[in-house]
Amino acid sequence: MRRYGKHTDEDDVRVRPNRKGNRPRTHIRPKHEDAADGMVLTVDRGRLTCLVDDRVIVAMKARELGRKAAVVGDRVALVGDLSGKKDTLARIVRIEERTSVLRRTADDDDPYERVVVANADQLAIVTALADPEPRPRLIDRCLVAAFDGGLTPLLVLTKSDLAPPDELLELYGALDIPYVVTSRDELENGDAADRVREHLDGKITAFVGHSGVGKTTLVNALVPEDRRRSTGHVNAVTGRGRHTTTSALALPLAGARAESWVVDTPGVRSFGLAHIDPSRVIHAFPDLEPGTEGCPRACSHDEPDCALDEWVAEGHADPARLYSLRRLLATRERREGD
Ligand SMILES: Nc1nc2c(ncn2[C@@H]2O[C@H](COP(=O)(O)OP(=O)(O)O)[C@@H](O)[C@H]2O)c(=O)[nH]1
Ligand SMILES: [Mg+2]
Ligand SMILES: [Zn+2]
Repeated sequence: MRRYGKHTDEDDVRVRPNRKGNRPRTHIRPKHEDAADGMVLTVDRGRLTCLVDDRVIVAMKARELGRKAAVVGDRVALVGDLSGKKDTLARIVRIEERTSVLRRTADDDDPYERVVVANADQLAIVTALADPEPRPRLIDRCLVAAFDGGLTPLLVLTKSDLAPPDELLELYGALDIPYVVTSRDELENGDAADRVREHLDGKITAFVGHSGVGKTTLVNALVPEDRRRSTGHVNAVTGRGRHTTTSALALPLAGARAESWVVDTPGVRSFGLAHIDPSRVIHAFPDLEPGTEGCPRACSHDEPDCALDEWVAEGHADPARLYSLRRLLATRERREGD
């Protein structure tokens, strides 16, 4: 699955060799003790829109950060003109440690996996029940990415006016994932937003899914236009008066008790699963995890000696859970379209 021998992405710490060897060039990083804290809301061709206090500020990455890219959701430190006035440009001098990352896979025209969202707590996996048809493989891959990254998954099944949710809900039933089903009518009368909002309080939620499933429609229903405008999203970034969902976009949720964010993302084809550690995925299955103690070393959990079969046979866990776990682990070896 991994087509490139050595893993490289923009997060690798690159140490430029100098004449004395491989010593990192730490001395060039100034302290910037007076820097302000901000959060990256969107990125557009090297310009990063950041929220600092209540001001929306456009910034560029300082050269000293090297190849490390700041992405939506990143907590950053900024210096320079922080007024947020038109045509000003601040500098991002530091990217704080991330609590989570979501990567998308390498594309044909871009050989690197890239982080799309940092610091999200929850992954809302948006799937249309029809138009476009649901793709369980993509849902599985999103789930693995969520479990691996320590994000809580939420299934959002849209367009129930076009097809019923029963089959999909049955397929994911054993995983016990919270879900919301929405329809065109419920979007219009506000019920869809209300029901999704119940799952968003106090969290940063990234909405992912195939293009056309209704992510932007839902995010717009959650965040009223004046609020989108006040964070500079309507025209400050693209200048076209409309966000085209070519980059992820963080929006503050209105009416939430605790600070909550929703992150709209462009249609992803898949997530990078090259770095997935099966033990982190199993961690999301607390009923099965203790059963792996009897497994052979480096067990794939899908081999004859795997102790999980016995664990389930002894009645410690539901066989459907083991089946689901194995299906998820197997997605790592498959391409999304399979
Ligand atoms: N019938 C129906 N159409 C929907 C629903 N939600 C969104 N759509 C439509 O699906 C299309 C794609 O929506 P969009 O939000 O742009 O999808 P995105 O690519 O995931 O952001 C638009 O024409 C929406 O009006 C729904 O619940 N039912
Ligand atoms: Mg969209
Ligand atoms: Zn095993």
